Amino acid sequence: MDTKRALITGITGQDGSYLAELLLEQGYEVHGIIRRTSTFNTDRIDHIYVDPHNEAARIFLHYGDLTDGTTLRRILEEVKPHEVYNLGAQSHVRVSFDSPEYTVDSVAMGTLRVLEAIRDYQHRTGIQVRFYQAGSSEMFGKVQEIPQKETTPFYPRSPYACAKVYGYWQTLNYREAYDLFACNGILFNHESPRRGETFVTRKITRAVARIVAGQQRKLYLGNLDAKRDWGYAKDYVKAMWLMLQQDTADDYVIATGETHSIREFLDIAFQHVNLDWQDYVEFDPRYLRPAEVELLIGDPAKAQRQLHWEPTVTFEGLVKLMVDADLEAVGISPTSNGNGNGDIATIRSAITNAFA
Ligand code: NDP
Ligand code: GDR
Repeated sequence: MDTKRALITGITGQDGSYLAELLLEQGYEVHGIIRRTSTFNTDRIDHIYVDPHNEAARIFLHYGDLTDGTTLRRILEEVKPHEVYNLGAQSHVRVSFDSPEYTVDSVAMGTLRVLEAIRDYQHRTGIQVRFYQAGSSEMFGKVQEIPQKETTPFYPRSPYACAKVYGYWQTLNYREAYDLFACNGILFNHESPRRGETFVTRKITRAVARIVAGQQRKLYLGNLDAKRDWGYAKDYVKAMWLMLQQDTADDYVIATGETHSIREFLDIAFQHVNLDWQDYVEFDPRYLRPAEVELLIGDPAKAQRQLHWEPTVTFEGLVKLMVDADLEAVGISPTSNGNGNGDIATIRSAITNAFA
C-alpha cells in the first residue's frame, strides 16, 4: 500500500507538533500548513524537520492560511492526503473577545473551507479522505451537566467557543450529508512544556522558573477560581489519531475525568520549588473574561471503551513536568537534589540575590 499521507493545519502549534511526531513514528508522510511570518515560528517542529532536498524527508511544509480557501484547495490537490487533521485556530479564548471576527473566520469558516475542499476532492477522485476536527470543551461553556459527555448540550460563552460549535456541527453535517469520514474530538484542556506562554498553565510554570532564576518578581493573573480538566497534550494527540483509525466515524470526549482550580495548579507549581504562590501572585483584571467558563470536567468513558484510550499523566505529574521543563529552560536543573524538588538552597539564594 501507498505510504499514508497526513495533512495537518496548525502544525506549528502545541498539538500539531506532537501529532506530527506521532505520525512520523507511525510511518506517515506528514504535510503541514504554515503561515508566512516575518520571523520563523517553527520552533516546535524544528527538531523533526528534514530538508526536502534530502531523499529521506517525510515532513513537508506548505504556506497557507485557513482564511484562504483557494490555497487550501491547491494544497489538498497537491498532497492527496489520506487523513486531514484540522488543528489550526486562533485558539486563545480571551483574545477571541478582542478579535471576534478574525477568530470566527479562522475557526468556523476555516473549518468549512477545509471541509468543502475535501468534499470536492473526494467527489472528483473517489478517494476517501478521513477528517479530524479539533473540537473543544469550551463548547460546553456554562454548566449544563457534570461531568460533560458527548450528549451534553453546548452553551458556548466566547466568540471562540461559538466558532468551535459551528465547526462541530458542520463536521457532523458533512459526515451525514456527504458520507465523509469526519470525526469531532471534544478535547478538554491539555498542556505540556510546548503550551503557548499566554495560557494559564504555562504562564504559571514559566513564571515559577523565571522567579527562581531571578528574572521575574510578580505573576499577574485573573480568575483563580475557574476549574479545568487538565491532561497531557501528548496523550491527547494519540486520541486524535485513534479516532481516524476506527471503522466508523464518530465524536469523542477526551478528558481525564478530574477537575482542579487555578489555585490548586499554583499550589503544586510553587510547592515544587518550595515557594508560596501567595508571595508572588497579584490580581490583574485585564485577564478576566467578559463571560467565564467556571467548571469543566469531562467523562472520557466512550473513548476508553471504543478507542481504548487512557490518559497516562496525573494532574500533579503534569504540573511538575511543566515546571521542570521551564526550570531547565532557564538553566536550573530541576532534580539536582534527587527528590524532584530542585536544589532549594540554590533557588533560595538566587531569589534572595535577585531581589536583595
Ligand atoms: P495553538 O494555539 O498552540 O496552535 C494553533 C495553530 O493554529 C498554530 O499552528 C497556528 O499557527 C495555527 N493558526 C492560527 N491561525 C491560523 C490561520 N488563520 N490559518 C492557519 N493556521 C492558523 O493551539 P493548540 O495546539 O493548543 O490546539 C490545537 C487545536 O485544538 C486548536 O484548534 C485549538 O482551538 C483546539 N483545542 C485545543 C485545546 C488545548 O487544550 N490545547 C483543547 C481543545 C481544543 P502559528 O504558529 O502561525 O500561530
Ligand atoms: P482556556 O485556557 O480558556 O480554558 O482555553 P486558559 O489557560 O487561557 O484559561 C484557563 C482558565 O484560567 C483562567 N485564568 C487565566 N487565563 C489566562 N490565559 N491568563 C491568565 O492570566 C489567567 N488567570 C486566570 C481563565 O480565566 C480560565 O478560566 C484553552 C485553549 O487551549 C482553548 O483553545 C481550548 O479550546 C480550551 O483550553 C479547552
